[in-house]
Amino acid sequence: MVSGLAPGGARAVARCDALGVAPFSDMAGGLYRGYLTPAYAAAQQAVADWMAEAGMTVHRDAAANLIGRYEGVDPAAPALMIGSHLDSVRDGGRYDGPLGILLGVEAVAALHDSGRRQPFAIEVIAFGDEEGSRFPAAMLSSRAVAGTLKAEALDLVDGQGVALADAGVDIATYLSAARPPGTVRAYLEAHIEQGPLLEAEGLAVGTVTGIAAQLRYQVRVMGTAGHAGTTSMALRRDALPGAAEMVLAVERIARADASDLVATVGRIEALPGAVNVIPGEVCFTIDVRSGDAARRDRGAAVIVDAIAAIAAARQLGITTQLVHDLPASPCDPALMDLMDAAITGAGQPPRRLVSGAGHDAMVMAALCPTAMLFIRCRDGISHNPAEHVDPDDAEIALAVMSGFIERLGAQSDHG
Ligand code: HGY
Ligand code: MN
Ligand code: MN
Repeated sequence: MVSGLAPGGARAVARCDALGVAPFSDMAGGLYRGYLTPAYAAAQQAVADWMAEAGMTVHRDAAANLIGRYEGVDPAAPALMIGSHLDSVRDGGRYDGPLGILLGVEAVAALHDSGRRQPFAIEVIAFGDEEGSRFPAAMLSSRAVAGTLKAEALDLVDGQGVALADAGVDIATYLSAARPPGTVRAYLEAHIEQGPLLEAEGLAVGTVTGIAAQLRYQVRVMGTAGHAGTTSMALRRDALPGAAEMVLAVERIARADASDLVATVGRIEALPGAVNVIPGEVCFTIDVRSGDAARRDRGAAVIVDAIAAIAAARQLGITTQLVHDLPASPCDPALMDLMDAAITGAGQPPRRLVSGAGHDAMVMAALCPTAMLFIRCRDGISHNPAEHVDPDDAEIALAVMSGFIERLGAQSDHG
């Protein structure tokens, strides 16, 4: 698949395109690749073949992450880990995740093709669950690697009623994917910016300074189902108008906060979902973020209080369950300097920017210093089939990544 292409950033883009269609997608006419689905397994196999072609030994860890390892001169030296995620959102773009993995494969292929090795091993990791698009949690498999996942967090069931335990991993050994502290020197993730800044400033790449803090809630609003034709408006406890008022409150509160606070209702479902039945229950999600954890928490508290007040005023029941809590994650200052130097070395002006999007890097920060490289994407669009990255920008990103690796290697040589 995608054979005959010259190694480089453009090949990484072409391989992302190849992974964007069947059998590497679980949805017809678009891209959805859920953790541990058939499409995920097929994509893992394709990436494993490309890793082996680049001179890596390949294995899957206990959290079903795919890991390619390219040995260094000193087998005992802590490895440089380069990665991103192989899963996608529903009807997503082709580059959010896979591009960071496949640029890592290209960087190793370049070393392999030139017969060179760094003082340390390089591990390219394809995380399996960053988006949380199948199970009601996110960053499961990178939290397993970072050693921050608790056993009770594995008690998950997807929307079709399939438990994680029955989805192709061994729950009993899942947490053994944790890497012992000190075995990973640094984690490097290249990722499309998923925002408009680089494009607006005419830049191909940028150094990420940190990743915004995020909270995710599952909200359940309970009313009384009833006959749409015989129940008078005065007697209704309709869960859907109540939920609609709550959704507007989420937007109003985030808009009114003159900061970087953002809040999103991404999924909503009215039950039983029949045209002639007054919805007795509505389930929806809330995603709240800010670069500052205290600002995030204040915004979330106002939102939770506001939706509770709306429920009370409408005599509706409500449960608001926090299902995901990730603190803000600063990137490592020394690695940011190295990234800036690699960007300059690639003939590009250095530019630092924060990430509003979450990434596995924010989880890996618990294990080792992290660095992120952002790559321009057209119109800043992501989580959308229109997501697009220019192969020339991917070539620049690869040159930066290789320059980063060389500089890190040179530091090791000098002790
Ligand atoms: O939600 C996020 O920010 C990431 O795309 N998972
Ligand atoms: Mn991503
Ligand atoms: Mn994403």
